[in-house]
Parts: sequence; C-alpha cells; structure tokens
Amino acid sequence: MKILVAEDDRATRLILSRALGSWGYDVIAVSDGEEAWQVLSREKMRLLVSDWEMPRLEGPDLCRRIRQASMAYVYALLLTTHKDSDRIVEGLDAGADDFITKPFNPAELRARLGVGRRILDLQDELALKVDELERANGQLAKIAATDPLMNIGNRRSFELAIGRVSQKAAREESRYGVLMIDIDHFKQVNDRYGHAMGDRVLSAVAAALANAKGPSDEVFRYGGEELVMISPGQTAASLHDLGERLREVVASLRVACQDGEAIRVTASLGVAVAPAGSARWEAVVEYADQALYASKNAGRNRVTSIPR
Ligand code: GH3
Ligand code: MG
Ligand code: MG
Ligand code: MG
Repeated sequence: MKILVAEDDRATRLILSRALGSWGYDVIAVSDGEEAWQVLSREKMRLLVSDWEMPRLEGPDLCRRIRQASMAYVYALLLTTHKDSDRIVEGLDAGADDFITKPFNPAELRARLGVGRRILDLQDELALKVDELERANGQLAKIAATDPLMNIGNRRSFELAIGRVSQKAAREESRYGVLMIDIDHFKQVNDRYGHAMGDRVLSAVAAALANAKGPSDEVFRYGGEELVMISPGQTAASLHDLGERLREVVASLRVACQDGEAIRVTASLGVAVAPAGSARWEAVVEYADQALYASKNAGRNRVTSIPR
C-alpha cells in the first residue's frame, strides 16, 4: 500500500521512510505540505503521515485542503510535538484522523496505521456496496419504465416523455405530434390463435414500429393492444405521412404461426399535432384518441388527423 510522508526535518523523514518501507509500505516522501498536496493531486494516495510544522503549508492546513477536495478518502495521521489537548483538537478539527507525538514509538505508529487501513478497507467495502446498489437501482428504474412484453416504454414513461417533449416545444415554440395506434379486431387474433400467439403478435408489432420510427420519435405501450408515439417537429401533413407509413408497416407484417400460417393484422391510427408553444399535452392526446375512434368508425386500417 502506498503511503505519503510529509516531513521537513530530513533525519525524521529518513527514519520514517525506512520504518514504513520495512513494514511493506510503498513510501513517497516530501519535505512540505505544498509538495504533499501536489503528489495527492497527481496520484491516488490513501494514507498520509504528515508533520505539523512545515514551511509553505503546515500539516493541519494540508488536512483542511484534503477534506475540501473531492478525492477518495485519505486517512491522515499528524505528527506533532504538541501534547496539549487544545492543539490536538485543532488538528482533528482541521481534518486529521489521528495524531502521534514526536519522538514517536515505531510500534505505536505501525499500530495506528493499522487502524487507518482498517477504516480504509471498510470505506472500500462501502463504496463497492454503493456501486452495487446504484447498478441495481438503474436496472430497477429500467424495469419500472419498460413494458416487458412489447419491450418499449410503458404508460408511465409515456407520461414522463410527453411532459418533457411538450415543455421543450413550449420553450422553443415548436410543434410535436402524437400518434395513437390501436390494432384492429385484436380480440379475434386471441380467439383464433390463442393468447400466447396474440402476445407474439403484439411484441412483433411493437418491434416493427420501434424499428420504423424516426430517430427523435419515441414509442410506448399505451395499454392493451394500443401504442402511442410522440414525434417532435411535425406539421399536420408530415405527421399524417408518418402515420400512413406506420399503418403500412403493421399491415405488411407477417407473424409465423406453429402450423406455418402467417398471421396478419392491421392497425387504426389517430394523429394530432400540438399547436406551437403549447405545454398542455393532455388535450393533444385527447385529439389523437378522437381521431383514432374516427378511423375505427370509418372502417379501420386507416389514419385520421385532427384537426384536419
Ligand atoms: P378494435 O378493432 O375495435 O380495436 O377491436 P379489438 O378486438 O382490437 O378491441 P377490443 O378492445 O375489443 O379488444 C382488445 C383485445 O386485446 C382484448 C384483449 O384481450 C387483447 N389484449 C390486450 N392486451 C393483451 C396482451 O397483453 N396480450 C394479448 N394476447 N392480448 C391482449
Ligand atoms: Mg516540522
Ligand atoms: Mg383494437
Ligand atoms: Mg384497444
């Protein structure tokens, strides 16, 4: 383990370096606090033995600087000739973890450094646990935002995403479109091929739509066999074109059945563009939903835009 020694007295520095070296430490020795600070800024050091009184930067000031910096925890042991407790309090307040009085007893120094290493080991274990928890948290967040069958964002992520998109559009005075996509007569697919096959069709439709969307578009499962897409920067005409393209993607999809039969489905779409600068997304979703109903009533497998 590496250890940094800061001591301006040459003889003490040598004695310290030699003792630490003989205990297996990899020693870097410097002659004042400023030099010590430079080493700490350059290299990852976890253990510091620092003299109190040194030119340029004294031990307690060095400790203070270390505690203010954002670096891995450095266990700092101050060497001092001061035995009075006011001074010791001052050193500990400055950020030192422990102190030892000069002239030091080598066995005591070794034991106190052992304490420091124990604390650093605990720190490392804790840091590892925090890493693990953060990773697990990230996985959970992803699970909570994703629909497992369609492997796209769920209703909750849709609401977060459209909130984000609509606020950005309001700030930038830009437009965005919402496309509601509902599979036609899907109940019949379940009735005819079974629920498991129905699941496969749903996941194939979601994959095809996710693949067909533009790079800034986002697609989500709105619920059941209904999907919703957000498409920023659209005019009514370009949004209708996108809807038409997605309708064709669904209609040309073939999902193979066990007996070799290819299941085909169609979808009805309702699309609506949010007026420029509008942050209220609920109304746009409502318009797209009304348009979807219009597509269903007009015979399905079609795209309706509101307002026309
Ligand atoms: P329409 O053209 O009017 O939309 O007819 P539809 O049959 O698609 O609509 P309806 O709302 O009557 O039925 C939707 C069906 O979608 C019923 C439901 O069981 C099925 N469904 C919803 N979620 C899932 C799912 O996760 N897996 C499967 N296999 N089916 C689902
Ligand atoms: Mg000194
Ligand atoms: Mg349907
Ligand atoms: Mg439906």
